[in-house]
Amino acid sequence: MKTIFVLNGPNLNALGKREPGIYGGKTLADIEADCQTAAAALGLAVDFRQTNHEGVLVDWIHEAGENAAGIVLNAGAYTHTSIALQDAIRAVSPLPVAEVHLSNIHAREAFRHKSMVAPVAVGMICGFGPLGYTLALQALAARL
Ligand code: CA2
Repeated sequence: MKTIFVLNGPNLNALGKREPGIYGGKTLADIEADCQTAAAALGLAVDFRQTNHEGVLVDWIHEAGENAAGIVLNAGAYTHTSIALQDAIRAVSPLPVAEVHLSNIHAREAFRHKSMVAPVAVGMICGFGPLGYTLALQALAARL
């Protein structure tokens, strides 16, 4: 069975506990459960992780290059700043990366409009809350 790494960046461990108006009321554990359900229906396995550290995300992307068929990536605020993440994704090319954001980053502050991940992702889903993770898994399954 093919495995998809679902990687989450900084502060996403606080989901469901703060700012429900922007990010909704689900916790990251709820989103993981959604991903496990969606992956099972698609015949995929999911390895779901969260870190607050940029270098750990880089390490996990490299690990995915060895052990995964694709990545669903919500890099949190590193999305907007991290050349290291863009380089890591290039380093595992052609491994497909589906970028996800809970919020519509283009409807928010200008500094969130730029994504360092988008140029090296196969696609991006934003603004649909936790459903975005399921949609990204479906998109990767269709591609695989
Ligand atoms: O919309 C998304 O999924 C984001 O990746 C979330 C990041 C934000 O920096 C990106 O611009 C868009 C922030 C995640 C922080 O999550 C929190 C959860 C609860 C309380 C505060 C922050």
